[in-house]
Amino acid sequence: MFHRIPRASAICLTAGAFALSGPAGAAAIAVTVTIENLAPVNSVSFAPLRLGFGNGTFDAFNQGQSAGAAIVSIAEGGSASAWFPAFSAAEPSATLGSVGGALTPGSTASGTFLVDSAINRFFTFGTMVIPSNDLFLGNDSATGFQLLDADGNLLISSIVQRAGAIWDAGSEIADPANAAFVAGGNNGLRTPQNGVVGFSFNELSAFNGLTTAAGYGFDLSALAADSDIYRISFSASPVPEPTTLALMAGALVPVGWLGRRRRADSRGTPRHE
Ligand SMILES: [Ca+2]
Ligand SMILES: [Ca+2]
Repeated sequence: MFHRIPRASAICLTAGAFALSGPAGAAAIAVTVTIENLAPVNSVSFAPLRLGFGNGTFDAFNQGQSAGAAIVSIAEGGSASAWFPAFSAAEPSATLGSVGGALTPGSTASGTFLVDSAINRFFTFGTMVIPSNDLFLGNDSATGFQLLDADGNLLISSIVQRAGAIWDAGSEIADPANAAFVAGGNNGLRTPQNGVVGFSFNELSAFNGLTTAAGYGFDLSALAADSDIYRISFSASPVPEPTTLALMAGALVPVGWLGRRRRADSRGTPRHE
């Protein structure tokens, strides 16, 4: 289920550099995003990571305010069906995507995205915490994570989230019968909570001892507010200019070059929380 991009995708990625390169100053960067579920065994899992590389304009939610449709589509369903369109409307040039499927404790997944560091230096993310009705991880500040500088240098090597960083969207009352990732639950049903977005994972207690959709019994006993639960790691490689590509013999050469650069660039950068 979790895999690195297949070779065919890697070739398309390289070819995509032609589209991004062009205007003077544009810097196409291949950013690989790796997610890890660090939570205690049999505790929280996560829906796919929804992410965007943008200019720092799109702000999906605010602490203390009622959750809008964009963040609700992550918090209640994990799908981001309203989050992606809202992001695109605010920032038509942003690079948007997803990583992984249902990420159970100990699991990892990754994906690679082409980012123009001349305009899209900020990283925005959201993922539903499961099982739940409306819990999620995400950045409140649209400019909280500047990932790249104008030259495409990576400024953040990883983002680590603790259980205390789980948001309750305040939009749906906790009820296993209406929850995602609970065996027998119907996530399409909901009872409005009419609250506001705030840090809280208290609603997880409603699911303790229940069987999850992945088949494990949900166990909260080892999860504390200071437990690391999720890590997003980054590596970046500059994409060759079109003229450079034209001099290379065959599409597979730059793919291999990208792989080596990615490994080389992933060393020695500081941890960021
Ligand atoms: Ca905000
Ligand atoms: Ca809630």
